[in-house]
Amino acid sequence: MFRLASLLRNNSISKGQRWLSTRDTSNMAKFRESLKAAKGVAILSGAGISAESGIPTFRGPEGYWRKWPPTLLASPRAFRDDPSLVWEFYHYRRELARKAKPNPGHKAIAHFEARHAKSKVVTVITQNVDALHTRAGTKNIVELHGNLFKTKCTKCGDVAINIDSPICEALRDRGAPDQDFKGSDIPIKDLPHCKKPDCGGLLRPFIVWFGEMLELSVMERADAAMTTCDVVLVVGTSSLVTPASLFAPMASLRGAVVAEFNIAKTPATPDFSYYFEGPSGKTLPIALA
Ligand code: BJW
Ligand code: ZN
Repeated sequence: MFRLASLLRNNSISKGQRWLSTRDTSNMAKFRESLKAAKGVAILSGAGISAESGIPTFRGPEGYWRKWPPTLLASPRAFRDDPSLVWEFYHYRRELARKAKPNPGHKAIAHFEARHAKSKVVTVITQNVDALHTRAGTKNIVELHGNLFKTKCTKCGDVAINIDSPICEALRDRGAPDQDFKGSDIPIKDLPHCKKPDCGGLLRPFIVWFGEMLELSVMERADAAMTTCDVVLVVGTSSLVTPASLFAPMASLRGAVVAEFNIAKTPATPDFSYYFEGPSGKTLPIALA
């Protein structure tokens, strides 16, 4: 308890701002008791956890790329209509994620998993595609919506890791996010293509777009963690996109302790046991210390 008190003191007034109110402080102590007793811990993360690493979230004006909301470009239809534009968008996102660094929120989760490797099953279920949890050291991870550094062949279905920068010559120095920037109209033949012998199909980002099903094996792993854990942390997600938005409310219904970490309340907040307001890079290190 003394360690928590000192952590709270050090973190509650940082750069002149309080991260936890007095009520939050007492809730945090209770939440940490549940966490201590838990055998299974699931951590569901969304774009908000990477905001402090400089990666924009999806909803809201800062999420726009050129004149489009990212959710419009993240669709099979957009890729069919304009693969060059969609590849420019993902090239930009790959380069941004590559330069970004895991922040104290990602690191607190990775340290927690490592510290409790023998006593708890900790599963990180992320909607993010930026690979920052893995780069922070998280081992047991379920990537619900794919990964920016993987591609899928539209012809043979091959999924491959691809960390090339740029992913192809035609995308070098492309993808500028400025409003007034025109698309580069890169011919399809110059976009990334499959290197499998006898294939050569057009590659797409290995990302789950709107209207696409999540992979069955991924859903099974997420389901296993969510239905067996005692405690859930819901971090930096607007809880608007299904099926991920259903996981934590369902865990809460079966009796798991669920705590939300967000800078703003979400439609799911009333379903949960705790709400800790503030940037997750500040609140998670307190919760998981
Ligand atoms: C902080 C913070 C800080 C900020 N600290 N917090 C009608 C037509 C077609 C489909 C549907 C439809 N109606 C429903 C659907 C289903 C659809 C869906 O849910 N749509 C909703 C929008 C209504 N879902 C799907 O299509 C999924 N597939 C599916 O359900 O298959 C079956 C099916 C098929 C067809 C019809 C119906 C069912 C697939 C979903 C794939 C999601 N893909 C994306 C883009 C790809 C990734 C990419 O390119 O990067 O994934 S969308 C986008 O949203 C991205 C995210 O992973 C996902 C969730 O967003 P997230 O992470 O919550 O981010 P934000 O920006 O929304 O919120 C950030 C939060 O952080 C906020 O709360 C901030 O306050 C907070 N925050 N800074 C803590 N420092
Ligand atoms: Zn192929």
